[in-house]
Amino acid sequence: MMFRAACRVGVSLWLMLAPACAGDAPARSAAEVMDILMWNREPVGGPFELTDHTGHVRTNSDFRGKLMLVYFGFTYCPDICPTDLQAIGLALDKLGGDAERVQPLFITVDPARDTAEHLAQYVPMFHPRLIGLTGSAEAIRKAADAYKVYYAKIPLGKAADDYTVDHTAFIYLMDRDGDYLGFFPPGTSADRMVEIIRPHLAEPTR
Ligand SMILES: [Cu+2]
Repeated sequence: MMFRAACRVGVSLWLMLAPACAGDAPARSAAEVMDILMWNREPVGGPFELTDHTGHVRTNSDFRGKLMLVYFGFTYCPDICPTDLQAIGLALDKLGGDAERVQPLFITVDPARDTAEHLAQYVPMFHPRLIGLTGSAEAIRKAADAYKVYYAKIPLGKAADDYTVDHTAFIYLMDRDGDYLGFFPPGTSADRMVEIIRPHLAEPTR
């Protein structure tokens, strides 16, 4: 009797947790992740294995030795993503030759629509060195959780592909070892990014 009751609890708990594991629902609210970032409560960043816009598998360790600018968003985003990606592109232009030592990454939070082919048409609009990354729903959820990114699908109409994605839009700056240095809030200007990035480029390599 006891055993059966425990089993039932176990099953319903599993059902409740299952959608999050499948990559459909965020584990934490937007307010929670903002709080973590603002007050540095948890480590930010970590390993990922995703597919770039040319179809190649890329991992975080491919970019060791370079600073990384990591941005999570989606190509159908009407304004915030394009504005921030434009600022990232402009910051790289302003860095001139030093931009070679900075790797900008755009990780989609809408892998269902943002295929590698789709990203290939999108990322070059902002900068030739911007790499677009996509993957399975699980791989994207894992990367987003590591970077403390909140995102959730918001249906707009009845059709399955008629939706937008609500997401936090911070630009993460990671050091040459892939460790977190800090974030730029949405709407940060290219000049401000350059101002913060330059001293890190001047640091001697360890
Ligand atoms: Cu966006």
